[in-house]
Amino acid sequence: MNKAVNEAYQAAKERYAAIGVDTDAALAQLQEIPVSIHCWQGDDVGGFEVAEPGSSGGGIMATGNYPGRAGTPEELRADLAKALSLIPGKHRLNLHACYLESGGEFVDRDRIRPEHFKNWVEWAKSKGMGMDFNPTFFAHPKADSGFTLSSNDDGIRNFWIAHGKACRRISEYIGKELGSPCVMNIWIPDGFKDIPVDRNGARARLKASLDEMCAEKLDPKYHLDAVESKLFGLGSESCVIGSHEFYMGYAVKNNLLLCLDTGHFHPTEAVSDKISSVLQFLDEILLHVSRPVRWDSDHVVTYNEELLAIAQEIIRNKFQDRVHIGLDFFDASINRIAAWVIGSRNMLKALCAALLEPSAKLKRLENAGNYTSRLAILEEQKFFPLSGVWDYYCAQQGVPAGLDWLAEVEKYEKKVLNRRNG
Ligand code: RNT
Ligand code: ZN
Repeated sequence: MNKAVNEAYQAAKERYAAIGVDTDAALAQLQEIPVSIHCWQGDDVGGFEVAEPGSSGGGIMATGNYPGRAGTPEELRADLAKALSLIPGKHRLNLHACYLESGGEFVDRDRIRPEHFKNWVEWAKSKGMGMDFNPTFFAHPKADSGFTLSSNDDGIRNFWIAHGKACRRISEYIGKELGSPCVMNIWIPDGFKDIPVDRNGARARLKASLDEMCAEKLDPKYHLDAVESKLFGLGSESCVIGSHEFYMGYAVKNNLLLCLDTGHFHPTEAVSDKISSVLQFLDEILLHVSRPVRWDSDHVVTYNEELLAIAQEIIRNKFQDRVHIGLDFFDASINRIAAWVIGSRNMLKALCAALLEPSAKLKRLENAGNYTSRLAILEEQKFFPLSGVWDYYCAQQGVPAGLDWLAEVEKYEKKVLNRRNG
């Protein structure tokens, strides 16, 4: 271990000990929290389907044209491996169904099978990682109408139900292979651009589709269903069928996971405040940690107040086993590997900061009505030497401390990314 890093840690350790925090214990806990890293930051939500469906994005869009985008599964895995080598701890891979490998053959989404994901599973195994999964209900000609599971066209609706069923079997296969439950998150783009007259009809169809899609009981040891709501989207500005109330109700009634995406609410709403509300009624939830800039813009996660508040809610309430942390952003205007590294490290830094809080003491003060001391400690703590602990953690985990990771990314960009076409 680098001498300066170690010395800074010892100094930080003393500072935290003075407010009753054991930094070694905090780091031991941090090491146990996996973050599910989304494959789609690596190629702008492109995927590897043969015969590009040639349709619109379907409600989401990556912007930017930074060079070096991964164009093959091998490239994407190499890029992910590079990013993982710069992120401390053991994490998970979050894969979308459109990242299948079908050996050059066109396989439509209703016919995908576990074997199409074998390479990903073997790769995850080799890295000792768990995996999560997502059906892809967008970027497909059968999603061009703007409706999938809530479509009033039975052919289209049944196609997407079949896709969902196929994905649940793939998710179960992944969970079995990796010995860790695979969280399968259902997000659909369905909604109306302009004011509808029959919202209810679409929502009733969505409910019926989900019931049919999820009818087969799968072992929660291998597979967990999650549902993700949204407030509005591109092309669904006036009404989103899978709204918050819709999925909150659906998840509670069917005991599924609710997925809270930090970009899917009104700008003044905070997901951090929702966690302890929904967990009164649900066993587990999934987070899609993103950064909305004025709207659901999916910017790279920065170390901001809301990120810290989310981490604090998880740690203060010991919700580590009930909250699955996933990332969901895609920025094509900067180096994509750096985007992964920055966003993931920020999530972990926030968890690290939350673990370094004297939360039992703060709760005691609050319960006793001593809001003065609560505020004083919370504010002083903001200037505590978090970086001394974080750098030490990085070194301990064998990844670069401080900004040292950036030079690694720049080297990789020159050697690998800049040699790619397109
Ligand atoms: C879209 C949702 C969804 C997607 C991913 C790619 O608004 O946030 O989670 O970003 O499935
Ligand atoms: Zn999301």
